[in-house]
Amino acid sequence: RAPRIALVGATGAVGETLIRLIEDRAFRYREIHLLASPRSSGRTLHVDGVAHPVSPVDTFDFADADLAFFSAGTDVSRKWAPEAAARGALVIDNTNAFRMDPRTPLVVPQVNADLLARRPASGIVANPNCSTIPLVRLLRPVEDRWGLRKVVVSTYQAASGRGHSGTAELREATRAALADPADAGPQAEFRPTLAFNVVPFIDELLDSGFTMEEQKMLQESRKILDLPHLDVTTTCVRVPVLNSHSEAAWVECDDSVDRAELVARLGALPEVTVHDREVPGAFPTPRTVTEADHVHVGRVRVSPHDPRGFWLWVVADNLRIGAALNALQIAEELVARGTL
Ligand code: 2RA
Repeated sequence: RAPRIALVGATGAVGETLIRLIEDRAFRYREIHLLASPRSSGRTLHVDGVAHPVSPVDTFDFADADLAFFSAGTDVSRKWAPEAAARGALVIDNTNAFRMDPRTPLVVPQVNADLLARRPASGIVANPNCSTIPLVRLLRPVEDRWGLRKVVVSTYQAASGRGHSGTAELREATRAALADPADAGPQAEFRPTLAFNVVPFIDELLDSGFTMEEQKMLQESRKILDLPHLDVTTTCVRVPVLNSHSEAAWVECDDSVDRAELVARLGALPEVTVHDREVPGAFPTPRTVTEADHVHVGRVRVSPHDPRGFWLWVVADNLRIGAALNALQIAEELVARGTL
């Protein structure tokens, strides 16, 4: 029987994207319950043409759901996801709350879907961070063929990583700066202002000097790829782009890499588009990619000095690939494997 779904965070950017994907991919459900924090509930949203009220999460009985998606922030997940799992729902959590919990699998279906063959001990499957997902999808075949030694990444992350309030603030700050270059505009989400700026700071600062976003990319890549000693080091940067994160990745391998083989292997991955098949040196950008459900790769450069190292330029829709689509593909796998 098709599952009964609870969707916590239905009014947020990821929640709304998930609703569109449920419709577009014809994900089957018996009931759908739209939930949000008390502050964001009270609205009505449509799913498959049917109007549903958005109810407060704290009044919902999760015994009425077989599958619960959470994307309402880490605090909401910490408070309600274990309760949902205890009441019998299988949780797919899009926050940082349980990603490193050993009882919780951290899943990118194109990489480690085998972990979905049974219900996890915690009752929760964690969805990785938006910058980690496209990266590990590309690193898996590289590890298998050439062996990974080290990965150095700079990210160029869009305002939508902070949800609707992030994109609204970028628009407003841009308008303010166009009217008066000295006006920084609102700075609730991004400080200093993101308008006509780049900001090398995402999430909180850790004692190590790295940010939490940078630490997530290291720890999550190790867990998903099952390479606990992999060296992944990152500088995460917010850029004035509305949607889609980009990454410049320098990858060092054990063995020499043949560029043509690398392009062929990456291009053969499911839902990956390599942009230099016809035009070597071609590149994707957040504004120009057309297939939102693909990871886009370009600027593939093997080092002429040491062919064990190469560069990739990567663009992926952070709300879809990096969040809602990955979560829904986890759900599709759980259904296909009979775990749900
Ligand atoms: C960001 N990584 O881009 C976050 C969203 N998960 O801010």
